[in-house]
Amino acid sequence: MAKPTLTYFPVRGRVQFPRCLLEYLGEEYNFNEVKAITDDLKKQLLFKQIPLYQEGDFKIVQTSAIVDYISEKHDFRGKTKEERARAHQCFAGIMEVLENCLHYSFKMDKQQQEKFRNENPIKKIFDGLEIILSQNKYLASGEKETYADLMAFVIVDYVTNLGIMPSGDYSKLICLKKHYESSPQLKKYLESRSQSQV
Ligand SMILES: N[C@@H](CCC(=O)N[C@@H](CS)C(=O)NCC(=O)O)C(=O)O
Repeated sequence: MAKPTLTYFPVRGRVQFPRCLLEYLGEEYNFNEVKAITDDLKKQLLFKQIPLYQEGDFKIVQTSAIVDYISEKHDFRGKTKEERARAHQCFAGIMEVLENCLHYSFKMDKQQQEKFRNENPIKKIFDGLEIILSQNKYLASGEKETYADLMAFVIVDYVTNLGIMPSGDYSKLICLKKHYESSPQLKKYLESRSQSQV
């Protein structure tokens, strides 16, 4: 099977989700770092947007579809249809937080950022994730971890890095973050990844 290639800008942004997944699952891949979406690249993009995932002739865009595909390939989506639905529910919430983070970093001036930090729309999603983890070991509530747990790590790490962690008791989410950041599968990637805040 062809080694996959991920194409994205030299920042963490959206690509950190499929990248962490590939790293954690030990699947080798190429990272095609681009500075801009050129006309040539655009021709390969269904919605003219990156990240792009390629595996031979197979190409997909949309971060959530890429994460879904990689998780499916590695049987990391949950055992039952209920677990898969719960994992998807958490991941959809996590993607909402990602949109908040990107908006905060790229679209807001200082005043808007301050308002964002005060109102912190991330809180409602993190509160929900924390509640699940205080009642279950894993976010999909099954016996094994799924991509939802790993994706939760990525978003908690990102939010922390941006300095916009909401106030509250997130001891379970902090514990999950510590667990993944010390995992041998992610260690090399976390040390070598873009040091950019975004
Ligand atoms: N929902 C898409 C959004 C992708 C997206 O907006 N990508 C940005 C880079 S982070 C992009 O390609 N922007 C160029 C454009 O929209 O013209 C995803 O999650 O992959």
